[in-house]
Amino acid sequence: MTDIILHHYPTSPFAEKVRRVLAWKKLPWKSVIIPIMMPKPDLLPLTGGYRRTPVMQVGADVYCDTALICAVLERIAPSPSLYPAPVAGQARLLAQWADSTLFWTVIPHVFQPAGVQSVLGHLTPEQMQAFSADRAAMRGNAPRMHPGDAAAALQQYLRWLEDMLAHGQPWLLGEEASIADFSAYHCLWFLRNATAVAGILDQFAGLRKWMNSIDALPLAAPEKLGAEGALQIANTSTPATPGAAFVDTHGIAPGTLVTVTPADYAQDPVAGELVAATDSEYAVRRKDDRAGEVVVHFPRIGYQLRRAQ
Ligand SMILES: N[C@@H](CCC(=O)N[C@@H](CS)C(=O)NCC(=O)O)C(=O)O
Repeated sequence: MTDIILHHYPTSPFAEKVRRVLAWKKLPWKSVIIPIMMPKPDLLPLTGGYRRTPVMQVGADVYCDTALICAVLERIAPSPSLYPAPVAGQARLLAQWADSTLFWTVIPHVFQPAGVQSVLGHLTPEQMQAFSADRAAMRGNAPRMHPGDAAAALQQYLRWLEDMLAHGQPWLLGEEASIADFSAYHCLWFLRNATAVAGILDQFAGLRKWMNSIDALPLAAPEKLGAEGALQIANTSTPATPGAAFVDTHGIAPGTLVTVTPADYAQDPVAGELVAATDSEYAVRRKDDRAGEVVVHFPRIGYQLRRAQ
């Protein structure tokens, strides 16, 4: 199998989700550290414009969004499963809730003044300003939560999660871990890292114990790779041939020039030739001077497919 390359940065919660899944599946991987804000001059040649973190690369195939990245890791290493059969549906739904509602409740709680200092204290005032401007532009018109509303909601969400663990089960959905655990974990990991505002976790002993069991997964140190090396791997690799049947929900035929754009935030379109549309995934082929011919993959849920103008 071609190497798994993760483009990420250490403080990214969504990247932590994938790092933990890699540890849990005992998969070796290579690490490319990307900037925490735009510009990302060595990442965009691979993705064609998608700027969110993390991105996974396997040869000349580039996978955007952790929902898809986790599904691909499951294909590579089916056991232990992220979607154990009896709870697969619940696991996906709970993961989707955690990656959106829970995450966007943790963010305003963490980014109140005391929290900002604990997560971004290492930045200079200029970098901090640039970071705020970057994230404001990235969020666009997405609704923002008042920190007071966020703290109140978070208190309840933590209680709901703790209740799921209250009957002696080790994982949120029972005896087996699932994608739901990793999606909830990365949000609470980010919260816990914001030490000045993480006290909200203190009263939830069950959640802290559950977090400890994910913390305890041995994180094998990844091999470090430079951005240039990753681009070269893309350039000298051939994208995998899409196998699954084409599912047309838009009246757009394979081979059409399209754009795929996140529906929620960081709405940067990626343009290319539509080479796959399965029930759960889109893939577009594009060419770049540095990356060569690459295929960029997205989950269907949360992304908009349009004919290129
Ligand atoms: N739905 C996306 C969300 C990813 C996301 O929002 N990541 C954050 C970092 S944790 C991000 O991209 N921030 C802006 C950046 O890194 O440039 C996923 O599951 O991958």
